[in-house]
Amino acid sequence: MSADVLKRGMVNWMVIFAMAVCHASFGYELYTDGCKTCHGDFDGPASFKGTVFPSDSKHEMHRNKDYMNTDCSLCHNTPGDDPFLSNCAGCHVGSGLRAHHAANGIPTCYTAECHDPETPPAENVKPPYYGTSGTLADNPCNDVFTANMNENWSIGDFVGLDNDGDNLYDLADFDCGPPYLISTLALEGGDVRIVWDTVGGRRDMLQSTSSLSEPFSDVGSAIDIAGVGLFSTNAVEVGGVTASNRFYRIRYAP
Ligand code: HEC
Ligand code: HEC
Ligand code: HEC
Ligand SMILES: [Ca+2]
Ligand SMILES: [Ca+2]
Ligand SMILES: [Ca+2]
Ligand SMILES: [Ca+2]
Repeated sequence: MSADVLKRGMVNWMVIFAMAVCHASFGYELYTDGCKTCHGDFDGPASFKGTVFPSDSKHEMHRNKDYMNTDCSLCHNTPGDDPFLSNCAGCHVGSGLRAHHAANGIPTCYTAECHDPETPPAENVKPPYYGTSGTLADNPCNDVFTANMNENWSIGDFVGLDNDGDNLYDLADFDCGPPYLISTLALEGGDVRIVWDTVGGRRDMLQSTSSLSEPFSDVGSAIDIAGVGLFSTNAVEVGGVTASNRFYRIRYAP
């Protein structure tokens, strides 16, 4: 082996080593560092959530003046470069985005060398770029069901971002929307029908007990609340009337 080949071998090895260290300390630094492997071209239509983007392009949804109208410079340090994720974090708060990935089966960011599980800012906390002159993105609670405002920039849905990564979006998140409220209890023969106020996107479970000193137990199976916004739903406890006292509550059942 000539000295030259050996030297080149060492140089290559050093480059690989440097990259490994860099990866461990910075994780995903650029969109092309790994995000693109899963999410595809930023100019393209790919979405794990099934989101439909204007012009089938994530890029156009973010930057076009008919949509989010975000200044080029909020993402690019120089026009057309591969953006630093620290810029994306002006809207996609890092801790919340990592938690959202972990909650959906992608725990990649929570390794010993990278991030420990964190407590992200709540859904109702405005990310730094929201509501600034550089973008039309605003209001992480996204509680108005109108296209092209707040977090509604995709086509045919009023679902924005799960900003804090607990898999509850916008008004469905208890940081933004109302808590459960039981509105009616009705006797139907020996059964009891419970009606309560809830929000689309939640998964609700009726619970009951005969005594507040006893634990509550689940009644029937959890109900997925479809759609977005405020709804009323109900469930029946068969044979609920037989007890002399009966207490009901609703829990969120993820
Ligand atoms: C291993 C594949 C994978 C990688 C790598 C990955 N993602 Fe994701 N991403 C997903 C999946 C799966 C979802 C969740 C889909 C869902 O919510 O149903 C998701 C969701 C998202 C969302 C939507 C969040 C929300 O609130 O709904 C954004 C934004 C996102 N990813 C950006 C990124 C960025 C930026 C990176 C690079 C730092 C990245 N992703 C890396 C697979 C990946
Ligand atoms: C939300 C963040 C964001 C905004 C805002 C944004 N870009 Fe981009 N842009 C990206 C990403 C991500 C890529 C893909 C980088 C890659 O894959 O290498 C990209 C790629 C590009 C490219 C190269 C690929 C192509 O599509 O031709 C150009 C040029 C570009 N952007 C110009 C602009 C201009 C001009 C603006 C403002 C009008 C703008 N961008 C606004 C994130 C953004
Ligand atoms: C100015 C705020 C803002 C910036 C900056 C921003 N985003 Fe977004 N992004 C959003 C909002 C709001 C949505 C949700 C739009 C909707 O669902 O209607 C979104 C959606 C997305 C989605 C689509 C998720 C899905 O499948 O539905 C991806 C991927 C994404 N952003 C990646 C990025 C990347 C990568 C960067 C940086 C290069 C970036 N974003 C910068 C506000 C921003
Ligand atoms: Ca929350
Ligand atoms: Ca949407
Ligand atoms: Ca949330
Ligand atoms: Ca939101």
